[in-house]
Amino acid sequence: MPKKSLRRLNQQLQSLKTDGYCILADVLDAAEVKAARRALIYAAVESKRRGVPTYVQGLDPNEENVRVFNLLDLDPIFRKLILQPQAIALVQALIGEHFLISNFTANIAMPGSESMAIHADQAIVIPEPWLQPWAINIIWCLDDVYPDNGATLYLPGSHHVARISELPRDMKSAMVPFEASAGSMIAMDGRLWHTSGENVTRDQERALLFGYYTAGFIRPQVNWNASLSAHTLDTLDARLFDFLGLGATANLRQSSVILDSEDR
Ligand SMILES: O=C(O)CCC(=O)C(=O)O
Repeated sequence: MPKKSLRRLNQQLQSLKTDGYCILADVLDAAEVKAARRALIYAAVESKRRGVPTYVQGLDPNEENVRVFNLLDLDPIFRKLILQPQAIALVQALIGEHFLISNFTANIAMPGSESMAIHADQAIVIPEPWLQPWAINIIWCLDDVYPDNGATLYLPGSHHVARISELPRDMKSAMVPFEASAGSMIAMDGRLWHTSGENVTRDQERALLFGYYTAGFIRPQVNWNASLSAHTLDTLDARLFDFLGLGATANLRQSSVILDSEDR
């Protein structure tokens, strides 16, 4: 990696460690944002056609949050985005070289959408105590994101919370929004507690993609063998195949922790 990129990556990693997140502006140009957004709208329609609802009761308070699951199966643009080099560099820098792609979904907060339950993504896949970053979200902003259109709200410093009992009582009032322009990438430590904001605009949508990556020993949220179509599986890029844990030796890569008999 060129020195300049390495220096930048180290600064981003530092922010992730200190603040629990970092924001990279202009990672996607306007044409890329437009193409990804168009693909997302088609993906929502196709997902519904396949019988997967875009509203899940219990996940969001109302139907104005449009959820699109299984993005990797719905358009090649998402298979490219999940491998975006700056995203992968940050994932590996925070949670280690051997990670798995756990999920890739979208949440379009339409006008009138309300906040979902406050959560931390690492807490969903692994029990407490959460002592290390073993999960990271890469959030792709396909619209400008600001408080009124439902910017994601996060609880500052909560990536240092190791147990549920350490969480403050009234979390919502202490939460602050991520603000970012379309084309930005927000990297968020999986331990940071957050929720979707409320979209109180009359007509401004807020489309975000959530690429979720976890340490290689954590079972992915999605069973990719079951969720990807035969066509997608047959045509997967070799690296993506590996990062999805689809290889026969999916969980044998943590070799650094295997001791030689001489080490004992
Ligand atoms: O849409 C958002 O702002 C947050 C979504 C989220 O945290 C989730 O889907 O787990």
